[in-house]
Amino acid sequence: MSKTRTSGGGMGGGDMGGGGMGGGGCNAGITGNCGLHIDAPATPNRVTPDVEFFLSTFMQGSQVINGVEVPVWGFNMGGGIDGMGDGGGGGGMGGAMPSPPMRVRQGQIVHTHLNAMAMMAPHTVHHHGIEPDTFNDGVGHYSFDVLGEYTYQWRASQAGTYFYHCHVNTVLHAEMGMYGALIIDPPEGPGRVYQNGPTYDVEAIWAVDDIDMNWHCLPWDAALCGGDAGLNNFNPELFCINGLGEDLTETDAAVVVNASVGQRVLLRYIMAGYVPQKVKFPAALGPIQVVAEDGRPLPAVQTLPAGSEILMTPAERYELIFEPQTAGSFPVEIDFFDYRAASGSLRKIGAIRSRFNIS
Ligand SMILES: [Cu+2]
Repeated sequence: MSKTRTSGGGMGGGDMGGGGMGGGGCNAGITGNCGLHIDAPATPNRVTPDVEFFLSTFMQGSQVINGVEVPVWGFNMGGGIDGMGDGGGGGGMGGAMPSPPMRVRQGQIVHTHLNAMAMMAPHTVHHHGIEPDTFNDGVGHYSFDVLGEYTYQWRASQAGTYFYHCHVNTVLHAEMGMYGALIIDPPEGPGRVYQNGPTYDVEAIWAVDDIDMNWHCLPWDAALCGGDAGLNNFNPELFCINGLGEDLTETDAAVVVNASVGQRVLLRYIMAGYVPQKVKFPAALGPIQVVAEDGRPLPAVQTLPAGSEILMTPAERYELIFEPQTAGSFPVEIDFFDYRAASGSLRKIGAIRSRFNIS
């Protein structure tokens, strides 16, 4: 594998920093790329894919979350057949977090085309929980960071709930919003969680995140060249589900679950935050069937009593099935805790709610 190690200005040479191009005046240009391996090679052993996604990076987005304007970065998803990925959202400028979902079917060969040109800052796409070869894993430490274009080739080998995210200065880029849901349906298609597995009638996908505004005006390479950018100090004051703040999560159809008595409801929960989350499900929803975790079926479905709480840690995914027998509007409360508290002494720092409306 050819690897190009650059330091200092790197490809694209020159200082694109300075901010001032919108997005809350945040500086997102190249100021250094210590330790990165910047490259944009051809995809080895490239074959014709079954499905393709065209992602382009943006670094000057802005999103109002619960009344607060938050600078965000992410991936826009576009069409296009030239591999450039039109961006769909204005190439490099605006966009929303989280990034658009990818959905494929087990057995498919997938091409994820990345166009990382915005602000001349390198990024990658890591399909978390997927196991491609090193070249296509999107982990720069083991392969390369993309400035330009690269096509990730991977196979969807196991149905389940995953997510994708950038793996450059990961803790910062993921915090900024460079992630999206990745769902692999079984060969039968949507309606089953995995091959020959449990069925569902209604599906909800929640990516639950926490935001520390102090991180959101950092440059893309904060602390990559050393120094202390405060990335060991995370104090979120905003919380969101699918990018929506608490002013919307109990009413917006992108989050609220609407189902009828007797239907089987699948909740795909993606823990997209950094501090522990405890999810409190109301007893009225009935027993909770845990059918899969982290993109893998459990050996046997585990049933938790009605009213159970589940403690989530970063990057976990849970597939939960409910069969509510009672009509009504039931709140689901997610509490957030300081990550520094000693085990067993969780200190609550915030909360967000959504609802299951059962008719
Ligand atoms: Cu990135």
